[in-house]
Amino acid sequence: MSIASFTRYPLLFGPSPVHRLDRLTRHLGGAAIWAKREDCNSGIAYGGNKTRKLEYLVADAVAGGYDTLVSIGGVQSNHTRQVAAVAAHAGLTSVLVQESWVDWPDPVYDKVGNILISRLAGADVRLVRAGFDIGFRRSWEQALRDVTDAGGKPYAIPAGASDHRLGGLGFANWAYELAEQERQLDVFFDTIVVCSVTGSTQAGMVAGFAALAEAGGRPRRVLGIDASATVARTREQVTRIAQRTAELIGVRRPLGDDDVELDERYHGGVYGVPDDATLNAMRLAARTEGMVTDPVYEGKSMAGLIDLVTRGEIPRDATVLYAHLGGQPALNGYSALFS
Ligand code: 5PA
Repeated sequence: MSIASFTRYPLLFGPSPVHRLDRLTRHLGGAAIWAKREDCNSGIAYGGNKTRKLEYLVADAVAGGYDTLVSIGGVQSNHTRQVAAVAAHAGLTSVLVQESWVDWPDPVYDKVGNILISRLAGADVRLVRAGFDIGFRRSWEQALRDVTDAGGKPYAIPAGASDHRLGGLGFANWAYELAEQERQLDVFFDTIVVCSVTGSTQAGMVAGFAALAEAGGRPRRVLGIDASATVARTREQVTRIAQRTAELIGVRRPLGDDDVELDERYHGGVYGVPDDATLNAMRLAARTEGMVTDPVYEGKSMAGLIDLVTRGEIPRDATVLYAHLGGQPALNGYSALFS
């Protein structure tokens, strides 16, 4: 099997844009920094990394005659917003379990941003009191049973569309897409910086680049920046999904722990709450490039990128690609930090 043997349900505009971040590069005075933009990869409710993963899961759901996508996340989950909008786009319905993963006091936290868009797109949104956890959840299993009891056919999508047989394919394909863009732009990214929580974004990249390397491609570093603050679980999940995805797309070499690099210095101590480094990174990206990042995910991976380039842990002669995975709608729930 190769990546090309899996069906995609088209949800993206096409290849996501790749461009230089010249002013940020000059400001930091180290490695050359570029971005690849999943935050503007689709016209469906602002897109994002999940929209890319869902191309494979929705194709599977449609082929299997499922009528309801059932998924889970925090109150301001980007993932569930993308499930809601993609379901609408594909003529399906959705049930979303929204747990209280983040203890954040903003009075409109459960009303604006992602959850607003999910409601707008017609999702059955269920608020559940339960803390952060990337694993399978009782509330989600209950939602699946509810759909069946009501005569529907639920398609189960775990948190972040990650711990699912097809969860790594979207970003394995991203690796192929990037290799083609590199040929067109005549550039090679030796270092990729990517935010990790439920793991299949980084895992898919690792599997995709492993496949490309076996076909003669140059090796490169995929540097995960943990934003879960439950690092051992995220590392285990990235590794497991990378292995599963690599097998699925025909990588001959078994992947192991050494294939997964996850930096645990930038999560700020707790999922969903930014620390000063996160906020400073968000300001710097916005003020040098007009590039908007969020306080939960991309602000943290941006903080990692900035620190690693500044310290020279990413060397001056590196060419770095910042994988921007989306997430801006959640900003509306964090207005107090910027007033
Ligand atoms: C998310 C995830 P993975 O979960 O694939 O590791 O991706 C991390 C990530 N950036 C990075 C953004 C903007 C993200 O939304 N979001 C989750 C969500 O519920 O939205 C799955 C946690």
